[in-house]
Amino acid sequence: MSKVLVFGHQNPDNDAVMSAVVLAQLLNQVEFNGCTYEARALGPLPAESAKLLADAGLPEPMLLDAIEPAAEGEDPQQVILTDHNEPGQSVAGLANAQIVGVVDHHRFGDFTTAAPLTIVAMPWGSSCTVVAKLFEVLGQELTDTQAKLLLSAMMTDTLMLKSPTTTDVDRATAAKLGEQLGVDPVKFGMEVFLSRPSGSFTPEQMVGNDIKLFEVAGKQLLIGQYETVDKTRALGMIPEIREAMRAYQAQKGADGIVLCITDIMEEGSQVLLEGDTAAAQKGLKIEDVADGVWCPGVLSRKKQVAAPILAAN
Ligand SMILES: [Mn+2]
Repeated sequence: MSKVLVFGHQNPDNDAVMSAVVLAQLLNQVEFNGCTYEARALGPLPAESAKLLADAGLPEPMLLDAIEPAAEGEDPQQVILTDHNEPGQSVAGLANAQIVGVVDHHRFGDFTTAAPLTIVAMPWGSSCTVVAKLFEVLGQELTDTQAKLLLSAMMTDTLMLKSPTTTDVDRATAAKLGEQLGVDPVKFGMEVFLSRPSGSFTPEQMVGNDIKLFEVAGKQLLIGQYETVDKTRALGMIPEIREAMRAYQAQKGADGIVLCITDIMEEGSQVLLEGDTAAAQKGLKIEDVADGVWCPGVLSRKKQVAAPILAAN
């Protein structure tokens, strides 16, 4: 029986982790295609994911560094990507793998495969919303643990359903899972969010914690997001954060880097730019100001930061 690895993007967030963990459980439950499925993570787990899994008595997914080329006569490693599809955001050596499935809620960019595959992509607020729908499609009931893990990621990914990426499907699914668990989804999500040790984030963590690489107009642009309930502390360390941005950009060999310090209470983001960010300035209609630019209402990197930058260039 072949083993399929299921994993989310690099610098995993709670949605990347939970979509992989719960999707692997679902596919094992229904013995999908007669394979076995194992969740992996492409980096250290965010604090809230580690806590949720520990509370549920589940092991953390093992780290996956790279996919090696198949030995002669062997088939390539089969993989399912969750919460991403772009090779630049995926595992090193992805080209050595056979992608048999994608479960995602992002744009498709630079994505090709050698063989037919199963793709389930919906423009919903989280990949975990899509996974919840797959339980329905495959005729499976969610256990309370599965409901809790999925709901946690739906809430962190949509910033408590406030992000403009939130759809009616997310609201309805969150209400349904909340009902099963006997919790108010937003209150539950806030508890999950506050289990992050945000008060102790270093500038390096603020930059590298949740960052994705995009190719824009032939340039490599990193776009990071640091979510907090109080941006004051981060705004007091702008020079250190900028230094960490330059270091991260140099380490990744990117041309430019954008960091959104997103305050979920004040519902907006302070946007800092380093390096060659002409494309970002054009897309966001902002300039590279020392203290960054406050962008009210900007909560979604995907919809309000990456998409306008990609569209304008
Ligand atoms: Mn997501």
